[in-house]
Parts: sequence; C-alpha cells; structure tokens
Amino acid sequence: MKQYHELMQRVLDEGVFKGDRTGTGTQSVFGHQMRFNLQDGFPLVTTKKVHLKSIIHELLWFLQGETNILYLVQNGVNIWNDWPFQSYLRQNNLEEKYPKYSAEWKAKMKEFVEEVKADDDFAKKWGELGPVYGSQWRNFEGVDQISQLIEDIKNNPNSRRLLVSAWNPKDVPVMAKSGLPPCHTLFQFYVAEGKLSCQLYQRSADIFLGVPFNIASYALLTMMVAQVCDLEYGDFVHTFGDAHLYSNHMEQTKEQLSREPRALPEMKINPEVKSIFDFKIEDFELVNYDPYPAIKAVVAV
Ligand code: THF
Repeated sequence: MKQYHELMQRVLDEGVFKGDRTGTGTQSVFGHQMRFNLQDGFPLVTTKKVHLKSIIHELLWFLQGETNILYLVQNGVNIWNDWPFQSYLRQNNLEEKYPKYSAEWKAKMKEFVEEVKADDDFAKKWGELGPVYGSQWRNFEGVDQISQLIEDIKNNPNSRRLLVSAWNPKDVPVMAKSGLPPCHTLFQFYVAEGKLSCQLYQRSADIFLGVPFNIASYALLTMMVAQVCDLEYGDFVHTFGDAHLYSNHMEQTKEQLSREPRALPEMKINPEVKSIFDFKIEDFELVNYDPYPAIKAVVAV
C-alpha cells in the first residue's frame, strides 16, 4: 500500500492548512488519484490494524438499502454512531452537559447505543441517518441504481454509463441535518478484456480514519460485482477532491509513516453467491493479513 503512504506524505509535504465544518482544522490537498490492481492482493492497509468486519457489515448495510444504525450496532459496528448521537444531544439540549469527546460524553454514548439496541421505537426515532448511501444506492427518487447497474454490466459491458450517484442535490440539505451529505459522491464501472474496474470520486476524505475503510470497501464492492457478473478483477481507481488530515491525527499519521508496508492479504469470497444482494458476512475470508498494531484516533463530527 505504498499508494496510501504516498498520499499521507504528500499532504504533510504540500497540504495547506484549512478550517473545516467540524472546527477541528485540517491540512489538505485538492485532487489526488490512487490505483490498485485487484489481482495484486486485497488493498487493506497493513501499517495499522484495520477492522475489516466493520467495513464488510457497512457495505452489506448499504447494499440492503438501510439507513438506520440499528443493524450496525447489533453487529458490533460503531463507526456511524457519532452523528445520530450528536443530533440526539442537540435536539434534547444536552450538548453543553456532554461536551464532545469528554468522559461523560463517551459514557452517554454507550447508554445511547444500548438504548438503540434495546428499544425499537428509540432506534426508529434516533438511529436514523436520513437518506444516506443505502437509500441513494437502492432508491434514488425511486431508482434502484444497484440492480440497474448489475443488469447494465451484464447486458451492455461496453457501456460508458455504468454509474451510481449518491449525490442527490434535493436531499443534501436534509442529509446535512441528520448525518452527512455523501463523501463518496459517485462511482463508475468499466469492463475491458473480461476485467471489471471501478473508479470512485470522493469529494471529501478523512485520510487517517476514513480512507483505509473507503479503499477496502470499494475494492470489495468491485470484487463482489465482478463475481456476480462473471468478470475477472481489474483496477480500483480512487479519485479525491479535498483530501485532508485532521489536525488531531498528525501524530498518528507520522507514527504510521514510520512503519514499512507489508505484503497485501488475500480476500476469498464464497463463489456460490450469484446475486449482489445475497452476500453474508460468512461469505468473506481474509487470509495472510499481518498488520502492525492499531493506532487510535477520534473521528471529527
Ligand atoms: N466523517 C469523518 N470525519 N471521517 C470519516 O472517515 C467519515 N466516514 C464515514 C462518514 N463520515 C466521516 C464514517 N466512517 C471510523 C471509520 C470510518 C468511519 C467513521 C469512523 C473509525 O472511527 N475507525 C476507527 C475505529 C474502527 C472500529 O471501530 O471498527 C479506526 O481506528 O479505524 C468515511 O467514510
């Protein structure tokens, strides 16, 4: 994964300091591209341990068209909790009582997650992220973009219109309230010489926390689509708009850059699965993953 290290290094060397919505501050570049040949191994970052199970569950959750954190927390995935929790605090005038990232905040967050798991009505009311990825992928103004995409790849592989858009301008103001307008704005597939490639345009990228997840997630999606369309693996191309390191991730980034990348692991997918909507967590097996220890960092909300 020298591509990922090159991105981190480039932002440290050339990135400009820039304020942001979350008030954290970032160092950022505008415009960058990485390419991963999916036949060279599964592009999971090796210089820190990345929790692949969260990534797979999140992807299955998108593909089911779901937008409530309930499925995620039931499966021990906590990466989307901060946004609904913060809006719960805001709407109940509790933001001052629970300052972001304080010990009380963390304890209250645990309580919140337990309540989502225990109480369906509470989950419906407070666990909903609004029209985020799952909703746009499967029901963009009534269009199931994923079903359409699979049909189009199978029937017209030369097409230059194999696109899925998560960016719905009408929903952006709604999404800004409950969760976030999509960072993974648009992706396109490409079939040539029997191989399937995918390019993602990511408008905004949290390089330290999000990007390792994003690479693995879209690489896996490309492999799953290739399998159900009977194609070989091509490239995953990752194109960025604003690629940034948060100011509270700098030490962690330098620590990670001091580590030498190791050989990539391999992803084995159950070959029996023939529909993109039928994959289960048990259908994925990662082998030969030998990462350095995890590096902790907080997510900017
Ligand atoms: N907002 C911000 N600021 N950064 C993001 O990466 C991000 N996402 C999604 C939506 N908004 C974002 C959410 N994805 C983690 C990883 C991915 C996330 C959110 C959080 C995270 O905290 N990872 C830790 C813990 C892993 C775990 O609990 O399993 C890590 O060490 O990797 C980008 O799409």
